Amino acid sequence: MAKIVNSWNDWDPLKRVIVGRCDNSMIPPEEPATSEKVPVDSEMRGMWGLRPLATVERGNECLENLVKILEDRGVVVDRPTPLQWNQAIGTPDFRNDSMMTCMPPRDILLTIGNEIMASANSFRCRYFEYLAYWPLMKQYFDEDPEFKWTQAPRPRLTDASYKHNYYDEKITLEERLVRTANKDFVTTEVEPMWDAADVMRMGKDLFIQHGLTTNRTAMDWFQRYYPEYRVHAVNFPGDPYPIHIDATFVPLRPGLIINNPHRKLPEEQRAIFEANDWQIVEAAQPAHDEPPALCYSSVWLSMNCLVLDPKTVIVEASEVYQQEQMDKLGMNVIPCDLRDAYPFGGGLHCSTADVYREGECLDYFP
Ligand code: DAV
Repeated sequence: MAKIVNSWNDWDPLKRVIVGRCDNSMIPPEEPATSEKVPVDSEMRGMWGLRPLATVERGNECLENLVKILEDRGVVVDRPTPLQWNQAIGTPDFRNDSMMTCMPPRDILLTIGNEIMASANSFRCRYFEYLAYWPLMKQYFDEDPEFKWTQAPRPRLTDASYKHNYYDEKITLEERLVRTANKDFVTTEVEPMWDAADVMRMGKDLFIQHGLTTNRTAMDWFQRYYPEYRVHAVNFPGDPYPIHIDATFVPLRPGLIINNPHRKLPEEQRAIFEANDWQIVEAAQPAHDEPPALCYSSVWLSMNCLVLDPKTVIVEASEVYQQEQMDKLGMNVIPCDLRDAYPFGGGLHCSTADVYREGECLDYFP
């Protein structure tokens, strides 16, 4: 029996990874937590249903580009088993007219050491998404005697989990920024809710973004679940839609982080990095003015890269400024055509979930 699952950060040499699939993807119906990023003037507003087949096929083609790059470099790639995401779902506490997709895996699976934990997402449409990964989890469980297969406490997602009418159509960008600055987000604190992509793993330290998809109660839960780690809540006041840390604050190797220039880490939260001689560099401008059609994410997916080892990084092929910057920062850059997968939930980091990286749990902030 072999060791299959091991990963403590986002930069150690990558040996095995999960890459998502776009099959059967839905634009989900509105619900209390999920109208946050649909632009008011977009044709997506009020529309839900299966995504057009041609876009699904093109998205899958992009993911295949990534799989090929990884396999050519000897990385083992695992894929989820998509469900029919258009099924209505229900629990004793809520009903929803459909699910969403199994993209991106980074939101659902959190790998810390020999444990992979399925998250406690706040979107009702994502409540059963973990099922797409259960065949892989069972395989790891059978093959790796040390693998810890875990499910975080399932949130109930009753109406009490959300502030209602939070996404008033009339709310301006300025008002959104005031809310972010005031840490006023759509979820309440009745239970821990978190997306795995809000958690940045750095050995002994977990930096977790407090935002639209992860609440304060989740931070407390993490600290109690992992008493031997230090849990840091981080905020990025310039972000009108704070969802996931991986287009905002992205480590490239020990000692080097790129930070979205519109979403700067506040002075007091920078102290721990500065005290340990970490460099925080402003990320390069995105190459695009707009995200692709039917995309929930911002143009800052430009910085959502996949680090293969502390000298090698995969960057989206059209993101020439980000590539150039990474090159200057001493990284070997591998371009990957992935942009048409963005509408399914994100870029290169989002589209993957760590299974195995060489290395161990280190203390980078002693
Ligand atoms: O900038 O829209 C996207 C992150 C997706 N995991 C953004 C954040």
